[in-house]
Amino acid sequence: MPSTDALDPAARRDLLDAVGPQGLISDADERSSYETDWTGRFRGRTPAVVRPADTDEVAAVTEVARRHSLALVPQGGNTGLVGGSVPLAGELVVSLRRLDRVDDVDTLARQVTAGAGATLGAVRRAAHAAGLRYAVDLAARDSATIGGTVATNAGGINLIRYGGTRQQVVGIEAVLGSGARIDHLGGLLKDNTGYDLAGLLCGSEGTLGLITRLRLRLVPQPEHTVVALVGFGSIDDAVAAVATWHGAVEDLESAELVLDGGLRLVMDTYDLPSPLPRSWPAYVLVEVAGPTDPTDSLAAAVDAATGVGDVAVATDEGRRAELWRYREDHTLAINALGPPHKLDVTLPAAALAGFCDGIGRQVAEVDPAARTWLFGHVGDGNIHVNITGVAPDDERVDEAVLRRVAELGGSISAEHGIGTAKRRFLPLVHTADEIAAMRAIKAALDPAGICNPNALLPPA
Ligand code: FAD
Ligand code: 2HG
Ligand code: ZN
Repeated sequence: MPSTDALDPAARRDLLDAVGPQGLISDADERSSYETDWTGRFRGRTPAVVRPADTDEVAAVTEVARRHSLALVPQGGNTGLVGGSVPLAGELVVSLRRLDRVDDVDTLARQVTAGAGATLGAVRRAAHAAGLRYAVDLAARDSATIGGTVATNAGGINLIRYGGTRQQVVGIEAVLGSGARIDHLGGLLKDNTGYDLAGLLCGSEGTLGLITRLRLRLVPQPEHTVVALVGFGSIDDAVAAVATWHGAVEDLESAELVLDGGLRLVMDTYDLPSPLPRSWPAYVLVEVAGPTDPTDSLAAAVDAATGVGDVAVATDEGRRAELWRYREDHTLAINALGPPHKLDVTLPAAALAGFCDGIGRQVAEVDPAARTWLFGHVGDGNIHVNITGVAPDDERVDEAVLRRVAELGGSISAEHGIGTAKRRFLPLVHTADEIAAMRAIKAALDPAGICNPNALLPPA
C-alpha cells in the first residue's frame, strides 16, 4: 500500500464529496494534534484528517481510499499508548470523533448504544444517570472514545471484576476495509450464530475496518464503595496479598500496584502530601464495592495479609478520588520526564513478583541511563513497565523487557495492544501459523490493505 505523502487533487475532491468541507482538515496547524501520540514518542505526518459525521460518510471515505489506494489510520481520542493511532507512514487520519451520539439507556436490557466517537466518560455518565454503570474505566476516560476502547480491547481498573472491553460488547456496527458493513446491534445475550464478528473487531486496532457504533452491556451501580491504600514491606508480600484477596474478598473491583519511587514522583510532580505516615517499598490500592458496606471484610483481609505496614482507608467519594490520584497520575507524571517507552505486560502469577524485583536491573544493564517505573493492574497479572531516559527510537530496552516476559510465559501486551510499537515483537508470543491466520483474516476483510496497514501485524 503506497503511503500518501501528498494527496492528489482527484483524491482530495473525492474526499470532499464524501464528507463535505467541514469534514476535511488540511491546515497544518489543525492537523498537528492528530499526528502525534499522547506520549510524544510517536510523531507522523498526514496529508489530511477526515472527519466523517455518520456511518454512510465512513463508508464513503473507505470507498475513496480503495479507489485511490490511500492507507487510513482510524483515530478516536488519540490516547493509545502503542503508536497505533498516528500516521507514521503518511497515512490519512480518519477521526471518528464526530460519531459521538449516546442513545437513551435501555434499562430493561441494561444496555446502551453509542457512537464510536463518544468518550468513555460520556457513556459512563449516561449509564450513571440511568442508575447503571459501564464497567470499563480508565484514567483517560474523558478523551478515549468507546470506538478506540473497543478497537484496542482496553482493560482498565475494573477488569478484575467485570472482564475487559470484549466482555462488554454485545453488538457492533462497522465498515470493513472491503467496504462491507457489519450491522449487528441487537444486543441479544444468547446469539450463537456463527463467527463472533464483534469479538474479532474488538482488539483489531483499526486493521480490519472502522467501528462506527456499539451496543454495550451495563452493570448495577454499587451502593457502597471503599478504597484502601496498603503499604507493604516488599513487592513479594504485596503480590501475595492480592492473590489471597482474589478469592477471599467479595466484590473486589480493583487491585493496583504502586512502588515507592512512582508514589514519590507523583507526590513531587503534583505537590501532594504523603498518603501514609511512613513510606513503604510497595503499595496496593484496593477498591471493593457492593450492595452492603464492605469496609469490615476488607479490613479483615488486609489484617490477614503478610507484610502489611500502614493503611489509608476512604469511603467518601472525594477522599477515594484523592487516594486514586496516587495511582492514576503515574502516567502523567512519568510523561513529564520526557517521552517514555511503555511496555504493558502480563506475567503468570508465579513469575510476577520475581519479574518486578529484577526487571529494573536488567533494563539498567542494557542502558545505564534508563530508569524503570513499575505500576499497574497487579490483580490481573498486568504490570506497566515504563522506561524513561531512552531515545524514542532506541528499542534495545523494549526488546530486553519483552524477551524476558516471553521467556517467563507472559504476554507482550496485556491491554494497550500492539500498535506500531510492538509489531516486530509479535512473533515472541505467536507462532508463524497464528500470525499467518491473522494475516489471512486481514486479507479477507481488508483485501486492499487500506486499514491501518502499519499496525499490529509484523512487517512482512
Ligand atoms: P486511539 O488512541 O485514537 O486509537 C487506538 C487504536 O484504535 C488505534 O490503532 C486506532 O487506529 C484504533 N481505533 C480508534 N478508533 C477506532 C474506530 N472507531 N474503529 C477502528 N479502529 C479504531 N488503556 C487500557 O487498556 N487500560 C488503561 O487503564 C488505560 N489507561 C490509560 C490512561 C491514560 C492516562 C492514557 C493516556 C491512556 C490509557 N490507556 C489505557 C490507553 C488508551 O486510553 C486506550 O488504548 C484507549 O482504548 C484508546 O482509545 P482512543 O479513543 O484514544 O483510541
Ligand atoms: C494505566 O493503567 C494505563 O494507568 C496507562 O494503562 C499505563 O502509563 C502507562 O503505562
Ligand atoms: Zn493500565
